[in-house]
Amino acid sequence: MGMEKRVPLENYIEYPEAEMRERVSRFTQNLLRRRTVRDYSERPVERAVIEQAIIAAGSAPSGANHQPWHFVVLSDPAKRKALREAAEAEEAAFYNGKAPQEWLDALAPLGTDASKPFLEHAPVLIAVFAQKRGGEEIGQDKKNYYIHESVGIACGFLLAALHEAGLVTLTHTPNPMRFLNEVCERPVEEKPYMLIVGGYPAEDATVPEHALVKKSLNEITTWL
Ligand code: IYR
Repeated sequence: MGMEKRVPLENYIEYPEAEMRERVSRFTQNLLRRRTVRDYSERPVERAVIEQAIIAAGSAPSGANHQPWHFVVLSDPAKRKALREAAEAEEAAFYNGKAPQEWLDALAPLGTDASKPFLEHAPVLIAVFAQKRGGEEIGQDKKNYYIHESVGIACGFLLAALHEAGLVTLTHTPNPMRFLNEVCERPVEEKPYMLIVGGYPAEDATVPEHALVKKSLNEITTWL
C-alpha cells in the first residue's frame, strides 16, 4: 500500500434510474442550447458569478492534482484596449496572408474576421494560463503533467458554468498569444492557453447557421 492518507468518499449522490435519465437529459438539453456568441451587450456581470464559475473550473481533474492553471479576469479598460489591439494585429496577419487557404475556407461559414471588439467590451474576459511547473500548492516548483488535458477540461467546466449562469461565451485563441503574458502580468513560465469571453448577448446577436449543425450520436459513437 502507498503512503497516502485516504478519507471516505463523501457527498456522492445516487439517483433512482428514472431520475438519472431525467437529470442527464435535462443537463444535455441545457448544454445543447449553448452557442458561441460574438455579439455582446456591455451590461455588467456580477463578480460573484465569475468567481463561482472559476471555482467550478478549478475543480477540474488534473495531472497529479497539480491544478496547472491560472485565471486572469481582465476588467481594466487600458489593459483591455491593449489586449484587443495586440490580438487584432495578430489576427489581421492571420487573415491577410499567414493562414493557409484551407484554413480560411474552413472558417468562411463562421464569418469570423480580424475584428475583435468583444475583447475590449464584453463584460467578462478571462485569460487562462497553463503552468509547466507548480504543484498541488501555490509556491511549489514541481513538474506538472497532462497540462493540456487538465487545462482543457478546466476551460470546459468554466464554459459550462458560465452557460449555466445564463451567460453566453466565446473561446478565442489569438495566435501567437505570447503578448498576453505582459498584459496579464504573468511570468514567462506560464503559457497563455485560451481567452474566454462571456456576458449577455447583444439584442441583435446572431450566430452562424453552420455552427448549429452537430454530428449525431451514431456518427460520433461506436459501441463494442
Ligand atoms: N483565431 C482566429 C481564427 C479562428 C480559428 C478557428 I479554428 C475558429 O474556429 C475561429 C476563428 C479568430 O479568432 O478569428
